[in-house]
Amino acid sequence: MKDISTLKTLVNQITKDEDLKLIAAKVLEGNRLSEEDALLLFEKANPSYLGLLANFVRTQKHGKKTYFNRNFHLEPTNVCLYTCTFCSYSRLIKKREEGWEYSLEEMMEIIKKYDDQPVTEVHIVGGVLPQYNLKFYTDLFTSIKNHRPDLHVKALTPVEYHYIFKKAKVSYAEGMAKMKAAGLDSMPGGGAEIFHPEIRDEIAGGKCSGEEWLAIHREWHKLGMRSNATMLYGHIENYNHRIHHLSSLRKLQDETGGFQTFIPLKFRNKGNQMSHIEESTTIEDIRLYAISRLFLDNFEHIKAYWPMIGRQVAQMLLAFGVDDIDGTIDDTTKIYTMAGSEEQTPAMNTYELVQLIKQAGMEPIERDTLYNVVKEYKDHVFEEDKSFKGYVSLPVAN
Ligand code: V47
Ligand code: SF4
Repeated sequence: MKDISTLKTLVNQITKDEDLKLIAAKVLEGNRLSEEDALLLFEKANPSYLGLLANFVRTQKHGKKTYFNRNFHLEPTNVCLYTCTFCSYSRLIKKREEGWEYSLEEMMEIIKKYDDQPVTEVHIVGGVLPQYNLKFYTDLFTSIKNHRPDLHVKALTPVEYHYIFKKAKVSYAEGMAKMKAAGLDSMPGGGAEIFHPEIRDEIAGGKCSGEEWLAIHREWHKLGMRSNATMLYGHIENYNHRIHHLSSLRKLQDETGGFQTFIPLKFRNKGNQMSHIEESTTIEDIRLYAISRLFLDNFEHIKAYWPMIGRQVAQMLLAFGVDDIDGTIDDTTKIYTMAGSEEQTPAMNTYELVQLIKQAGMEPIERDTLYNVVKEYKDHVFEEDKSFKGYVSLPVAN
């Protein structure tokens, strides 16, 4: 890595703006950025400036290490009683005939299909329905754990938890403790959308509020458990809404330290009630990822979820603060392109994923959910398992 005075010289060549020079000095000296700094970055910073700084932070934290995992997705239902305007997934109103609602037995059949595969995680995500109550989910988690104890259960979001705890009349603390006892290992980052009520009420009205989302993660972290966080950006929110969201996450992380990864999710406009809204440009995407890396100084990881952002943009983002690109994918049957993500075939086997990371000059590392190293691919030669396919699908619910 270049030394700090060299980087300061480079910054001075890239920008003549005094605000941006001061912000760069803060980053290079390891000082926290304020919300005002974040706004200036959103308003004024260009990608080369942001790339330089975000890559500095990324390199300090992880060097060239770039993580991925092998997981698969279990979707209990694609029907949902909520009607988020950005959702292309729920079959409540449109295409009801394409809806499915699996029983516990059917879900266990899906789990068993992966018995002989080297997956480390099942990511459970879907819609919200009354029959999927607290007992249903505790039974499901326990059944999975009884069947395959080493499979990490990363499941549901505060959207479901808020709904089922309210119906069962238990507090968030009690409810999350029950989930842990049943076998839940971690919580994915979904359902966050944009916390600010000005936007949330417009796009995700009816489901848990931003405060409630944060409160459920807080209780989960208090149990010593880990979770992820997301932000759905690029629709009707403005920079201040984004900063409010990022700042809320940073505050909770200061309090609990329980978040592992932040995953920006670019709004995709196909097949939903917000199709009239233009998608953000790649430049805006790059800027958002880099600013997230700079602002969220207490988050270890920034993930680009490649099935949504596209594999080429994901590859490029490795130079803009991203150190994780989620998983390998095999299950091509369902919902990947529903919201218009650019992947034609959203399958990338381990060989392709490793190549993608190496081509960006980075070092691929297969991890488990908690970022323990499963395998380093830096010097790995792919003779034996070139044809191996990994597993993931694209969860766009919650
Ligand atoms: O909460 C829904 C988003 C999220 C659209 O934690 C959309 O490891 C873009 O959270 N355009 C669910 N995004 C997915 C999610 C996730 C994915 C991968 C990994 C992890 C993790 C979490 O998908 C929803 C919502 O914000 N989403 N519709 C759309 N049209
Ligand atoms: Fe339901 Fe989630 Fe879709 Fe909203 S985003 S309608 S909560 S499945």
